[in-house]
Amino acid sequence: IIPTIDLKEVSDKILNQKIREAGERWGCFRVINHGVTLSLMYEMKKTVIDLFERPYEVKMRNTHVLPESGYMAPTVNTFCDQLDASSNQRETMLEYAKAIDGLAKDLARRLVESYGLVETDYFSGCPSLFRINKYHFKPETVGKPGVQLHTDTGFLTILQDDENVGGLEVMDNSSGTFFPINPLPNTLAINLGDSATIWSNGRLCNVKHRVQCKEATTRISIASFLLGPMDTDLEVPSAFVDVEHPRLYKP
Ligand code: AKG
Repeated sequence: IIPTIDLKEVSDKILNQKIREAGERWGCFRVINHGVTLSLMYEMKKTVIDLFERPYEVKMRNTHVLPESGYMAPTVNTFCDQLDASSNQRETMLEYAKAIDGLAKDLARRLVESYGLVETDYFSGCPSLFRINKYHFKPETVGKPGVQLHTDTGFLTILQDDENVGGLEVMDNSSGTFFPINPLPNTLAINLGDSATIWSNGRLCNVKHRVQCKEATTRISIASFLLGPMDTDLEVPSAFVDVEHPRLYKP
């Protein structure tokens, strides 16, 4: 149901328009021809699976900064040091981080451009962060939530969801109905977060989503969050505020 957008679409104008429409209607879409190679996605997933196998004490070296959000470290290199990643794994993670960050910023710029704004680098200096998720689904957890319904706080999330195991569901804002985001190998799922809704004065949808356990198996996902600006406030472009669209959020 959610749109699949081909990023190799020849016309920038049409592509940007499609991204904007999907962002306003769903806050969620899949992308194909996204430029992150299949081999890099595969190597990244292999690396993540291996790092999850590290002993508990090793994983605990990684600072737990945000409550309930798993392990988090300041940089990919620090994370790799803490988890005793091999040099190949480090290389994979750095390459993946760079590719995903580039894609996230490209999508953010396209969204900005789609509104005809002159200034297009709102998000070019924003940090990205990873979250790697491993779901230990068991027969007794089938039908139960793996991740509760939530929105992401950043501007945009790039999700490499499990290519075999489903469970991700997004809520259609207008009806409250849930739609499954079924696995589709070699694609990435994009979710817009709270910062996108705030920045666009309510035009873009911060998609509510959750993960349900569908089958008793392991599910792995890699979420990369492009956050809003860190050292300045998120400024709502004046083009988004007029009599028909009063300011929804306090600066
Ligand atoms: C998150 O990490 O915020 C997610 O929503 C994960 C989604 C997934 O595992 O597919």
